[in-house]
Amino acid sequence: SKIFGQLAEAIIDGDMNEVMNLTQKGLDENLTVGDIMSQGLLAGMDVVGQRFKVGDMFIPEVLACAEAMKGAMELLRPLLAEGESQATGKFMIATVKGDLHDIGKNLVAMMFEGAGFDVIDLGIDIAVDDIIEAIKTHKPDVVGFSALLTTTMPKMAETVNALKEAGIRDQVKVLVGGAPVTKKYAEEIGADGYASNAAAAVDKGKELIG
Ligand code: B1M
Repeated sequence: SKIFGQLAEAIIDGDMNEVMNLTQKGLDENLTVGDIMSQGLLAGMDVVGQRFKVGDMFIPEVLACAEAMKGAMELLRPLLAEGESQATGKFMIATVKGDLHDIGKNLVAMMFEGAGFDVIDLGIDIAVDDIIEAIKTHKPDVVGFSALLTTTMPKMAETVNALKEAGIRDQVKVLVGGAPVTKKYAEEIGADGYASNAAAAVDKGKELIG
């Protein structure tokens, strides 16, 4: 469908109205949520990332793209959550301290919701101590950490160590992800699982508690 290309363009333009109109149009044409995401919204975001990197786009513009993306995700959220209804498990997620990127985290949270998990989203820029406290309070089956910066990735390792120090490492499965994170890194820091995208994260989460 030509909507995919138009959606990607609208994301790059940071045009929230156009993104939401096209997303709705795609749904009306029976395009799948997965295709609207991957071939439209995320394809556009990839271009934004490349342009940002080489200095063709700047923070205010990239923020507009992120807002447009969020608008579309709000339209898609109820459709994802229509799936399974009974609770599969409890999932907690946070973007680590120092890191303000939340689109990937939100997507992962949405997909877990859609798979029937109870989801607790702690938000962005969450300190190690606050994550540990929240785990003690909510007792999730799986906790997910998202990091988009190479400089904030080490916070994931710190959190795994803090879980050990708190004596609760064996009470929760740790899942990590985000653009700079790798399977190798996940293994090195003693996480239980790694996923490269939101759908794979849900599969991994189910596997870890199954
Ligand atoms: Co930022 N930024 N940014 N940024 N930004 C990146 C990450 C960067 C790669 C851009 C680039 O240079 N090419 C670069 C990082 C370089 C590095 O460290 N290697 C970068 C930089 C440098 C910065 C600043 C430092 C810029 C500056 O100030 N000079 C600054 C840092 C702010 C901070 O966090 N302290 C900054 C700021 C911003 C904005 C605020 C403008 C905005 C964020 C808005 C927001 O999130 N609300 C922004 C954006 C939008 C990006 C890019 C363009 C897009 C990120 C995104 O949302 N992608 C990004 C470029 C890129 O990634 N190519 C970039 C879409 C999203 C769906 O993908 O988050 O990767 P992603 O999530 C994926 C997977 O990674 C995975 O699933 C998702 C998809 O299915 N996943 C998980 C994510 N979390 C997971 C957890 C899991 C499992 C899978 O388990 C728990």
